[in-house]
Amino acid sequence: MRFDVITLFPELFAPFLAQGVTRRAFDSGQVDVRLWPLREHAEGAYRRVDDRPFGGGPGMVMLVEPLERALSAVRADRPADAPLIHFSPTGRRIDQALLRQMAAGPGAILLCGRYEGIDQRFLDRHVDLELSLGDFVLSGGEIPALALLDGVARLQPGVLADPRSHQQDSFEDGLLDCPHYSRPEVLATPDGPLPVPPVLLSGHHAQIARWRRERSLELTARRRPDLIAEARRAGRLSAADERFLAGLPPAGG
Ligand code: 9D3
Repeated sequence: MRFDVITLFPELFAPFLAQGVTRRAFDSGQVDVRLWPLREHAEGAYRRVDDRPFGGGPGMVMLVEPLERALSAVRADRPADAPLIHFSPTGRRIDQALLRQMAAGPGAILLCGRYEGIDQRFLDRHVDLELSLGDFVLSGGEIPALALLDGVARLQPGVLADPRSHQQDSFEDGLLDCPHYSRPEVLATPDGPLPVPPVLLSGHHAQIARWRRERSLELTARRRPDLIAEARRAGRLSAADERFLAGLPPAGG
């Protein structure tokens, strides 16, 4: 698949594409990322890409014309199968279901805004989907674009050494992940020894699976009761899960 990224800050991308488990997906072209510096499509001695908002107010607005030239250059260079995604605080929140959908598709053109935003006439004419990272304020769309690329790259076949990692992911089965432990079996601390939960050393695989499931249920019920309700609605909770949940202290307590 191919992602074309239109951005004023192409240099932000290189380090992320060259590190970690996702590097192979990017290096091999399994996830082909091409960067399109918006400044190269600006005109005049000052290479303007922004100007003051009509109607007044703080901040600057990204100009339509450089964006249209950049988008035309991308469209001329790739198959006509790709949606234009604009990262915006007013977009729909990115979730794992969307990443799975993107990971199975042809890719997309990713538009990263800066300043207060982009002239609405460009957005109305060209954007297919607006995506947000959540209800907090960033200074631009580059980090959300990198978040999408990272999440999509790790879903590619062969990127994670053990494909069971996908199933274990928080949100893949609709519950938060259980806690994890490794060596030493007993950690010495100033407050006394901290052992690993004994069941994990027992070798009883069914008991270990049940313990992990219960930790997931407990954590999800406390922190994300909305996800418990959704799992129940989707029929993803067993009778044993429901018995365990019924024995937990009530939410908020
Ligand atoms: C004064 C109103 N601001 C909206 C809260 C304007 C504004 C702030 C920050 C407009 C754009 C931005 C830059 N943010 C993004 O481009 C962005 C973003 C974000 O800030 N939070 C979460 N997801 C995203 S996706 C793109």
